[in-house]
Amino acid sequence: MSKTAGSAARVDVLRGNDRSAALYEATFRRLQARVKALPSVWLYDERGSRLYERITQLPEYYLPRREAEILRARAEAIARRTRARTLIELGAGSSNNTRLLLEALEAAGTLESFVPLDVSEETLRTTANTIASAYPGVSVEAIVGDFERDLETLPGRGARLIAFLGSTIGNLYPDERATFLATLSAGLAPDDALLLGIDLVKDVARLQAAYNDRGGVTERFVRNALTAVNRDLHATFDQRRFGYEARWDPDNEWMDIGLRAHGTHTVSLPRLELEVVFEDGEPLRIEISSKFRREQFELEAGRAGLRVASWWTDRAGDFAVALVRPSGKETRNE
Ligand code: AVJ
Repeated sequence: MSKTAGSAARVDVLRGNDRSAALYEATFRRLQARVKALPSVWLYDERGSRLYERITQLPEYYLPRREAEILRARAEAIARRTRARTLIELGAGSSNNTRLLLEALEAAGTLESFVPLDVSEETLRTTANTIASAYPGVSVEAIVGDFERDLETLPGRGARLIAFLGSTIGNLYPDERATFLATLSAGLAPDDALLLGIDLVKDVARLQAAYNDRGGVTERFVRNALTAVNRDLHATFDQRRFGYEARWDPDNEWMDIGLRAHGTHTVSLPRLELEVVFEDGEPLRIEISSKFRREQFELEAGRAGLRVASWWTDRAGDFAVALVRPSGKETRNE
């Protein structure tokens, strides 16, 4: 299905029904796992995407500013080295930091098209139209889709640069991350490249603060997943029976973000024909946010048939941007 928006941007909606069926099925499965969880996609409806934009402005939430610092310093080198004609962005959201790449690629004179992909259709339409009017020379072809399911069919003429910013890769579980990298890798031509934003392991107090802001914006963002499930699945999650909790898990090196039941109670999800019993104090995970170390990431990339061509950090060493290539295929001088 293809719809043309008012401006120059095109927006394609990929397999909308399949996507909700898969989400409902994953919801059904994860609510019955040993550690109960909801797929984090529930966070990114229209309201959730807006709340996430507010998170990116919080003083405690250092990630986007660190990433911007790196991109400002390196975007020109990235443009020179990739000579990308197509910039694809997975989980684009508002594409804020991506503008630094668009700027540099346009200045280098190679960029023809920008392909933002996101699950949130409204956010994506706004982003696509904003970018299309800011860069009249670039054709914007947005895709409403899921970055875990729609990787095989990524469009665009080479050389392509596929950006996955904001450390969104940290929301995937290790096995999902391995599949994600392998699937991307399999679809890359020798002159394509990936650009990944990667949050790094650091002082625990700063990590905890980033997900426990004083204004409670992150809590509202996380609770919105329950609101979304109640709306779409006619579920009976009661916000008052859950408390917000985001804590560092030192064994897995991820932030474990979610809710904890206050009092034993049952939640119904009639559309899934499911009743879920929560014990007092039982956690309901909404998302994980993994933090990385360079060596470990390079190892994982290697297993997926990728090599880290460059690894740049901000001055404080909080965050990294990695330029990643298909391995074993030599490219121009780097
Ligand atoms: C969108 C994945 C980058 O994990 O830091 C922010 C989501 N959750 N605050 C992250 C999020 C709570 C965010 N990413």
